[in-house]
Amino acid sequence: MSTDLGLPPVLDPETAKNVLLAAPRGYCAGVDRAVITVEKALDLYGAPVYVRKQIVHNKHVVSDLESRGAVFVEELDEVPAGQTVVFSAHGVSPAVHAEAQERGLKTIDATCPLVTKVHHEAKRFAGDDYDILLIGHAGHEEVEGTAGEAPDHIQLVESPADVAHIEVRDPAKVAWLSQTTLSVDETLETVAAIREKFPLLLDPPSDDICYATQNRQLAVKEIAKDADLVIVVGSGNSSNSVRLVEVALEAGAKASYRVDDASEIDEAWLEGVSTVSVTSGASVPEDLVDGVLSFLAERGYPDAKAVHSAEESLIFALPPELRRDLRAAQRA
Ligand code: 10G
Ligand code: SF4
Repeated sequence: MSTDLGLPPVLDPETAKNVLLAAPRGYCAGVDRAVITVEKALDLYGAPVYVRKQIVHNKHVVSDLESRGAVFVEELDEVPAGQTVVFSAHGVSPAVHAEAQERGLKTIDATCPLVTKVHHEAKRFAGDDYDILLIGHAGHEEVEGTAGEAPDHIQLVESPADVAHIEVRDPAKVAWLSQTTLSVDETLETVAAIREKFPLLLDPPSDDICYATQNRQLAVKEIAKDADLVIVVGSGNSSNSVRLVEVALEAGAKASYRVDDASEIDEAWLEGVSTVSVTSGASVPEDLVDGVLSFLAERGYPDAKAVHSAEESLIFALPPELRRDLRAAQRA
């Protein structure tokens, strides 16, 4: 569907219609690992396999896995004793691990290793008795999991406006961490506001906003600046997908909308539109993007030109508890 020349796109003044496709887009390494984890667990143990919360925030991924026998639950008390439960890619607090152990559940932890890294940072700063300012969105599962590592030391900061109300025990012992899927630019603003109030603020040892989030925001900026319309494929509860719409508008797109799939595109969005740019969040299967490109092709838009902003090659090993059972099954 896309003509991938690896070069900046040359827009065709003759046709007056163009489609630009962001690269990278779609699945990150953590999502790929989490989805394969549920698929392999279903193959190995048979249905049902329980999953606490949506494995990733995409309604098509969830319904596809449901059709294969996965059962998504909100909390562990919905999982029958003795059953297997997978923890989602967004991570869980130590209290959830403890509850699973108490209930005798077999667990497979599909938390992305880059989220686990932030949990380790939280534990380390709390161990050194720092007040930790966690930049993120209230109620998001990742934030609940990370905050649960050190609830007495962590307070949530959602935006620069929150900074005025922050109170800490010792202004010389304050550190910040963040959710992995935030807007890079907004987070820098929030950190600057915090640092103005607490000049001795300690940074995390490395970026908490992960490579995939950063790359997808970089890529959407590239395709947004000349676009009349940017379509972002992703679900409404997908934080990183929602951020892509905001970043596209800030980068100069005349309009930008998020859709779960092509069926949600409003034909009126295309009126008078010359350049349509397309991207997708980190939890979005590529066939949904293909559906959007087909929708556009049926309305006279040509094949998409890919715009490359970064290369990605990261792959994570499956959770060790699953690898162990897969090896045992191979030997049997
Ligand atoms: O963007 P959020 O955090 O809402 O999640 P997602 O499932 O849509 O995308 C993958 C990102 C994670 C698993 C969070 S680390
Ligand atoms: Fe991991 Fe980043 Fe993907 Fe989250 S968005 S699952 S931190 S790679």
